[in-house]
Amino acid sequence: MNFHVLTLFPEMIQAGLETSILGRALEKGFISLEAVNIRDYTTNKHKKVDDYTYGGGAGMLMQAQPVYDAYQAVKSKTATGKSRVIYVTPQGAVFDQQKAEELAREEDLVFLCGHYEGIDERVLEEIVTDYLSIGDYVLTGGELPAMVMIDAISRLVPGVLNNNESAEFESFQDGLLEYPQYSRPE
Ligand code: 58G
Repeated sequence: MNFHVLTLFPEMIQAGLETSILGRALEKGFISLEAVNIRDYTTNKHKKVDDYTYGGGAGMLMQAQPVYDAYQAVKSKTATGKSRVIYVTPQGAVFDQQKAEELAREEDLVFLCGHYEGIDERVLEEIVTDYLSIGDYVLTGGELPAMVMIDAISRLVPGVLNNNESAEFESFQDGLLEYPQYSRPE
C-alpha cells in the first residue's frame, strides 16, 4: 500500500506515522508514505495558498491551483494514475472498520488535507473520489483525520502486524467487542 498525502504540514504526517508499528512497516516496505507539501506548488512569489471566499462569507479557503498541481505531481507516481482521492472533511461519510477494509485493498491512496475553512470546491469536484470524516466534530486541519485513517488501513495490510490473526479475528468482526485481557502478575 502506497499512501500519498497532500498537506501544508508534511512534517506532521511524517512524525506521526514514522514511529512504532507503522514506522517498522515503512522500514520493511509493507507500506510507503509520501507527504507532499501543497505550498511547494504555488505559482505566486509569496507562496500564498489561501484566499478569501468569493462573494464574502466566513474566512479563508485554500486555492484550487496549488492543490490541483500538487495532485498532478502525485498522480504521476501512482501505479495506475486513477487511484482514489480522499478528502477528509467533517461533511463526509463516517470512516469505519468496513471502510478501512475496503480501502486496504487499494494499491495507492491519496489523502487531501484542508485547512482554514476548507478548499475551493472546483478542485474538489475535479479530483476527489471519496469524502470521509472521522466523526462529527470540526478540526483545524485534515492531517489528524488522515493519520487516523492511514493507521486503521495500514494494520489491515498483510505483514504490518507480526501476527496476521490479530488483525483478522478482532473486536470489530461481527461488531463484537473482545473480552477483557490481562497481563502479569496473575
Ligand atoms: C468545514 C470546516 C469544512 C476532517 C473545515 C471543511 C477535517 C474534521 C474532520 C473544513 C476537518 C473530520 C478545513 C479543516 C477540513 C476543512 C479540515 N475537521 N471530522 N477540518 O474528519
